[in-house]
Amino acid sequence: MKITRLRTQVVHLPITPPILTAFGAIRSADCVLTFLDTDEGITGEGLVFSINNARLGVIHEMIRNLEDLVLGLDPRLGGSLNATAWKDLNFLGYEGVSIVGLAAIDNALWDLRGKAAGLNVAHLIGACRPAQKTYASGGLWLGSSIDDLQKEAAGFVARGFKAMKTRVGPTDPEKMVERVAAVREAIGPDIGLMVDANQQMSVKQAIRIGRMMEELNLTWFEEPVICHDHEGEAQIAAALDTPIASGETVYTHRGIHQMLEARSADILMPDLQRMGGPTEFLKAGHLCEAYHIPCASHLFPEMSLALLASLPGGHYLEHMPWFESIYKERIELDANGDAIVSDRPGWGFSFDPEAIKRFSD
Ligand code: SMN
Ligand code: MG
Repeated sequence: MKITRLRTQVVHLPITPPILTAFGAIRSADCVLTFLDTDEGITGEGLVFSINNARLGVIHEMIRNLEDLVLGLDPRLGGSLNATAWKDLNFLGYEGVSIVGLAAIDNALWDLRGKAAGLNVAHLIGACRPAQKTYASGGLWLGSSIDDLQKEAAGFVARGFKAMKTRVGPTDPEKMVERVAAVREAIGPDIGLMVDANQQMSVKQAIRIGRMMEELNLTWFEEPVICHDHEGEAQIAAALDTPIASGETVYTHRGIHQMLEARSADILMPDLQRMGGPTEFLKAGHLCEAYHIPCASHLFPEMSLALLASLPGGHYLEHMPWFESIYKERIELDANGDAIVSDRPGWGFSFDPEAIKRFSD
């Protein structure tokens, strides 16, 4: 089997109403869908995205520009892509748009490998479990009143979720903690609760607020400080009993390795797009295991599910509904609230041609 063509399609997925995070409003998730066609009629699919359509054209062009790296490639030799790409991207660098471009292609390539083998990617690798712990992440934003937060949280529990994430951001510490406490009150002690600060605190603020939240028994406190400050993250992780989670903003397994070396977090959560695709994501996951650190995922639940389920130290899948409307299938939860690994080949989630038409330019 040989790859004969790389195709792309831009889709704009509205987020309504817009959501408020500590780093601003989010109105849309704009994606470049990437397709790798083969001479045997099988097509691999993957996506990368940008928030609010920012610089999507650059990402799109980067992906198209990398087509020559995969033309003629036998998907069974898909493992060779990274070595080729590493040489090719040396001049541009191993962060930012070059890695996002690689991710788009590697995402589609793994789907293709699974489809060619007739196996879900999790089963192609060798899954560690039939379903993966997951948390609801598409809600509990900064714009919600306390009343709305409590209603939304109860709604997630009613849908079967056993964990959820809320955001904190720029108010005084007492108000911040009051909002998190209100969510805890609404869901009771047995549901997992994560808090994401989206990098907006100082080390001192994070330790102070983290101490105020200790009694809320959080599953984790995410990205308290600016993503480059691994030393600061390590200080916070050492000062608090609550686990610190971080890692969504670094690139490739090397970024994750630096964080592990710096002991910057108790839980790492690589982002499939910033890793550069599944090949690098899996390396990051195995590195985490070597350092006895659980590996969660950031965004991209329809693809990350198979990867986390194949990692011995696979931790929580972030269930973010932003991309749902472009897929034919939905992630399903079992009775424990875990995301079920699909038996369908490839990612097990395929793009819906009708939805593509609806959300295209
Ligand atoms: C997040 C990431 C990207 C956009 C919005 C929110 C957040 C998360 O950091 O972890 O979901
Ligand atoms: Mg986050």
